[in-house]
Amino acid sequence: MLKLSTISFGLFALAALFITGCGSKTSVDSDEPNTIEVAKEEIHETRKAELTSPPFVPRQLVGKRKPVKWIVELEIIEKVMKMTDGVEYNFWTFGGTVPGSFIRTRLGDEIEFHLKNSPDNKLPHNIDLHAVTGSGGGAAASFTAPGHESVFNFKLLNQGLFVYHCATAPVGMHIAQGMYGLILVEPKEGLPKVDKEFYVMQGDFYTKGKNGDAGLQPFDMQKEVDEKPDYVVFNGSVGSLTNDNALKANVGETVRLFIGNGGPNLISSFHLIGEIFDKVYIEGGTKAVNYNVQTTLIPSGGASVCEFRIDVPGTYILVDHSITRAFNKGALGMLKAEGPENKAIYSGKETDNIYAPEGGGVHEIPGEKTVVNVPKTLDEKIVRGKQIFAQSCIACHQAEGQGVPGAFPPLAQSDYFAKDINKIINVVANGLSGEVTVNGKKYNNIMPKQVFSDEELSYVIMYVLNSFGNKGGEVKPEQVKAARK
Ligand code: HEC
Ligand SMILES: [Cu+2]
Repeated sequence: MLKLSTISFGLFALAALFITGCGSKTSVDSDEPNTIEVAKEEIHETRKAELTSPPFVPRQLVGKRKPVKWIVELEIIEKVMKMTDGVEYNFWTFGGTVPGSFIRTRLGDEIEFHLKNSPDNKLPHNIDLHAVTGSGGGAAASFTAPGHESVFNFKLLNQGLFVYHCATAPVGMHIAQGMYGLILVEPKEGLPKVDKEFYVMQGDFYTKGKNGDAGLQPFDMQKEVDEKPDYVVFNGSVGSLTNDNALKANVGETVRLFIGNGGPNLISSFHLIGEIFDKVYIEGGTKAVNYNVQTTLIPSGGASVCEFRIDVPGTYILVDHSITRAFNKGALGMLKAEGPENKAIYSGKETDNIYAPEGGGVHEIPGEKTVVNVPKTLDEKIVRGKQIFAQSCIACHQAEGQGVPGAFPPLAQSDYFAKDINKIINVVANGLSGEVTVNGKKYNNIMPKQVFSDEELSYVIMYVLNSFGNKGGEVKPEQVKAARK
């Protein structure tokens, strides 16, 4: 205890040094608003701030306007919520959600911040807003015991998208329980108009049990210190942005994502599969804007604003492109876009032919018997199926079909298709998403549609049916064809 408080005092002293060192703002870039001018702007209006839960963003007083004084009332609530199906976690929240409530302001606004610590909570907390110019970003001024309320004031001298978080010792623990959120400081004239805005924040979580271990999982300090999270998620839980919870937009609309990273430790390689960000405000600042970006880096305790136009319909997948975090630890979301197809931009799959080059078509795998291109017997088809399995399925379902707990269901002795061969044909032909139960365990993930011909898919299905202790069986290409939607 003594050691921790000494460290946190040291941090404050260090922060204070920085603030006196570079916070005096005597010279500013001429393109950027002069903060001294901003500080002088008179405020004639006081309003209660509308705060929103993720993935939504407040829409009040958007666009060009005069500065106002906001009354922000934010309550800290400690509560048990879902991490993933069957797994719960004791989250500490700003406003009842992870990330915490979104705060929307403009350069030159003033905030009268009321931080309330619910009487039902067990611990003291505070808030460090990266948008604040002042000691600890408000941390010392806002230190609040359960059943108390702290009030402090600040003026927004810098525009951009900023993280806020709890900074009570042990800081890493408070953040890893979910204590972070975003505050937006728009330019005087407001941000350019877009059709849809969303609020998404990544975070890493450290639990006593492994990923998928059921029950209420306590926080694990050692794993946090080792930076080995069991969960990496968007908006506080696995599946918070998938299927029915997906973000929604329409073809032709422009979308702005306010993306933050609460950490506490990992840096996010944020990517949206199937889209290119037309515009990125790097690190949530205003001057360095990059165009045509595939993946943007979001530091722990940092943010980014990503904008794009939706040109074709489909399900776009949000990921941390450190990809096992997406497919094995939860950092995966969806944006579903509806509207007319545009074949000139994206055709979808047009044809699927057998590829059999002249004189070629002999594939050899060391230790396997040689197979000619068009297999005839069941054995040949199974060997060809094994090649396809190694090419495609193995990455998720693993070499022995054992799957990955919590992420990819087993194909070995799977009760999912044991009684009904049509079920495996259907999944392999069309992909699968949403909740499924396999051998008593729940999965809620996405199996992508497989791009192979009907013949090839029938081979791989036969390989699965005749391997891994499964019961055997035969499938005709026509059955695959009939199952395709
Ligand atoms: C990118 C990862 C991925 C790949 C590649 C993949 N699957 Fe899947 N598969 C999944 C996921 C995830 C599920 C569960 C989907 C859900 O939760 O709704 C699944 C479910 C299944 C199921 C039903 C559940 C079960 O375990 O019996 C079958 C059968 C299946 N996959 C077979 C295959 C075959 C055969 C291939 C290769 C042709 C393949 N998958 C490729 C991820 C994948
Ligand atoms: Cu806290």
